[in-house]
Amino acid sequence: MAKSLFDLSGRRILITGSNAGIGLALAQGLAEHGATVILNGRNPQKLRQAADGLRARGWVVEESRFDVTLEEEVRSAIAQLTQAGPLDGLVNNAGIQRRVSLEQVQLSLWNEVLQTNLTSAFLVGREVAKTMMARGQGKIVNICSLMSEVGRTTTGPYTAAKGGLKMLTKAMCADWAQHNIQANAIGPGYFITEMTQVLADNPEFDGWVKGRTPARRWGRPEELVGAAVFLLSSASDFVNGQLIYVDGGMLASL
Ligand code: GCO
Repeated sequence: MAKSLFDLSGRRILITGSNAGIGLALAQGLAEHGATVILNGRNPQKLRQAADGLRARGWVVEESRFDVTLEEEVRSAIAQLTQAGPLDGLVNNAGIQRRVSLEQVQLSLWNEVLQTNLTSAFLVGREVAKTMMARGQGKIVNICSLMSEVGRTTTGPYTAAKGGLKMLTKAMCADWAQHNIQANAIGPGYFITEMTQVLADNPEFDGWVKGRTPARRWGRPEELVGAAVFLLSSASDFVNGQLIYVDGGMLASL
């Protein structure tokens, strides 16, 4: 019987910023579809707790503690990971949100957001792509946002970073497609995670999301897994530089 196009068995996939939130939900979903997932974070205790939670479900889980914004830590971590075996996929998920109106944004805050949400994808993507080029294959998925397309008050640095991440995805395609590397992106709409809990707890904002989203609800993190499985599997071998919005229709409708 033909192997499913969406089967991730035997694929080893690194997900940055995956000891909680969307990153952990994606790691769980990819493991459910057969992948060996590598969790990443800066906090070793949180990382071990997240990894043990997935291992308890019977999945193969590795841990890789490194700061995605530090070039040398990234270089060393990817070298160490690829000594243990090839990386078949990378999900650049690490990201932070700092809600401040632009005229009040300090340069230090701007740099923190841009380094974590955009530069990290370049640093990790560059090191992983070198190993994928040597193998002549690989999958990269960048986690963008609604803010890759539109702004919202007080989210300037995040919006600039996520817009840049959409274009970095296209740049990765331009340089690496010839090496049989597919670089694509997923743009989540409003999902309830640690990052957005404060918004969901605000009845006015909660009502706005439900009214502005054609599906009339927030997304569930596990609803991002389908797009990730597609973009990390053989089913997307001729898809490159694309961004799939998983947003309940928010960007498609006024
Ligand atoms: C906000 C939120 C959004 C979501 C998500 C939407 O302040 O509006 O943080 O940015 O996090 O990125 O795609």
